[in-house]
Amino acid sequence: MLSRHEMLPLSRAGVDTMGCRDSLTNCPSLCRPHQGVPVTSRRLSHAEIVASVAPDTPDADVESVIVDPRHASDDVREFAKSVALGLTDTPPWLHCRFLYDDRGSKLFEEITRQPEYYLTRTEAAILEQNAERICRVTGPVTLIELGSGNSVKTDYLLKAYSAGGSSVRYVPVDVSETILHQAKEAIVERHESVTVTGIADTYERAFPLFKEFSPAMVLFLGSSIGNFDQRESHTFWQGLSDALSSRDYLLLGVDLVKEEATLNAAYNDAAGVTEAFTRNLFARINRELGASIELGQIEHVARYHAERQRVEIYARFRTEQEVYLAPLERTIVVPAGTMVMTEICRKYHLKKMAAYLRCFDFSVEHVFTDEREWFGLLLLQRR
Ligand code: AVJ
Repeated sequence: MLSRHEMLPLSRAGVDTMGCRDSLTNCPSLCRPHQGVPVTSRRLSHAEIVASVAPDTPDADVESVIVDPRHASDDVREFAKSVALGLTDTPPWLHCRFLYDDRGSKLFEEITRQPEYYLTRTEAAILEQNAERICRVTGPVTLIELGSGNSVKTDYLLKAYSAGGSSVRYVPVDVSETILHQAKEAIVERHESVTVTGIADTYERAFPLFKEFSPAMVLFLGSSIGNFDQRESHTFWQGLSDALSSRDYLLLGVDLVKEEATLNAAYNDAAGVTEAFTRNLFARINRELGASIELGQIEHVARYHAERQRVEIYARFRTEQEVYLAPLERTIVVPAGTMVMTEICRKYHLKKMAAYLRCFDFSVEHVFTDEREWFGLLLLQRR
């Protein structure tokens, strides 16, 4: 049987590449990645995932697991296709999701420690002060976190929800599997009664599982929502609204509109970590797609545009670069001076955001903020 600190690759419904069709509880040890099966080669059905996460599962040994439904080769092709599409588009862009490979996730963590990057520490302080109150409002819930990263801020919530030894299920969803494993290790060590079920995938692909976790509270922190443009945001909220059950909760962190100088500094730290973060996207294209972009020729450009209420981040090509994409056997020429958009980071007004979310059947239960009103934490309930 599976022990508490085990990691197990699961997957979405359908394809079964290993011919291992037994339910998780009957699954032989060949399914365990550390016993020789690569994490991405084993797919379990939806029912198996449910069996592993349902609170009343007969096998009480099945506890902390990492779910990875992806196929490594699909991922690389998907990445190459997205890069080709973005670089040939007018104006050119790259999808910000690809910023978060293992190295990118590490660099982002380093960004959060920079003095200019106030977002993470401001949000953490709000969470620290209000975690118990949030817990009293929602009562016991499964905590599902989108884009969990290293889950450090979540610690305040885990502490509040597991107070007095209450058992809590924590479901982090993140595209970086490495970071999920690290977070899981740290959490199971710190919190006896917390069970971790990590899902290494995109948010949308994890949505269909959420009904199984109800009553739940989805955590979407760090103003990650700011990365979506209007269309993506609309699709995301509709999808999440559909995925949740009535009376489930949502805890949303949003960065608020403020003085331009403060915003510009946050995305242009003096130590150059944000620049390294932007550059890593091109290093990743080199590493994974076989390109040889000269990284020294990539300049990080980030500025707040008040009229659009967002920081826009670009990679400016100082010289022309030929970008060879091995999976597609294709070369894309990027002229000198090209500005490739890599991220938008939208900033919000609390009242407008609350009104927007009401359109997706979320009601605002509480709004928490800091003294300077730099960051907002909204506690919402699915109606
Ligand atoms: C992780 C999306 C919230 O927008 O502030 C930080 C990403 N990019 N510095 C943000 C980021 C450059 C960050 N989010």
